[in-house]
Amino acid sequence: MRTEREDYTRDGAAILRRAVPAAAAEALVPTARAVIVAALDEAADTGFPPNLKQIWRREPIFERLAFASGLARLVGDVIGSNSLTLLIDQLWTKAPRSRQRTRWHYDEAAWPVSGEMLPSIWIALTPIAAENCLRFVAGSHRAPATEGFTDYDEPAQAEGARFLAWDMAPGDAILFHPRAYHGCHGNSADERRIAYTLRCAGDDIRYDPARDYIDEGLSFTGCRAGGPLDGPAFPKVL
Ligand SMILES: O=C(O)CCC(=O)C(=O)O
Repeated sequence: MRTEREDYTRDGAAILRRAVPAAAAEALVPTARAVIVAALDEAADTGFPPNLKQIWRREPIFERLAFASGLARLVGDVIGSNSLTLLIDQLWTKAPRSRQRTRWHYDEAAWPVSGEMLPSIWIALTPIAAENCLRFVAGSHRAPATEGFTDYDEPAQAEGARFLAWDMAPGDAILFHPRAYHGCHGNSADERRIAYTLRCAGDDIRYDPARDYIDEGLSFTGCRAGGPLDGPAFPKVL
């Protein structure tokens, strides 16, 4: 635990081996696949990318992972928070041999909040080789927020950056800071890559409606400026 806490504090991202038992992670895959297939069908109809958020609200096996698996306690311990509120979850998938990259970004830009304790935990549901893993720029969480996102695939930006990525087994997870830059290549594997992210707000997070943010469809109705995220949209997981 001490190592994970040190890694998270220093680098803004830490690998948590077996955060979820492998069998429990693998048990999520059939439901994840069904959700993905349905979303891809729907996306083909509408012309929009698939919406793979708020899975826990419709799939009990994901709800149990968020609320009753010990994962929230683990996240709270690493970041040093006594409470955690679930902000949003998200399934991520890349088709076999996909060249679709995930552009470099950090997540805080999507939320009107202040505070540091809003980590995401990205959980491998399938085996993921380091070359297909979410990559991080070590220490980027300590840099001031930027206007627009830096593209670390540009050689000039990559110079001097230390990149982090890991070979992951199902159930391994990466815990990362809301300002940690992350991105991903495509998927060179012959199998579909599936990962699941939970994003949780800890003790120091406050609603800050004055902040500019990228709207990803979350409703902050009922939250009080300067107060914690609470209300039915934001259930407690710890
Ligand atoms: O899995 C991916 O490709 C992207 C994941 C991501 O950006 C996130 O969980 O914040």
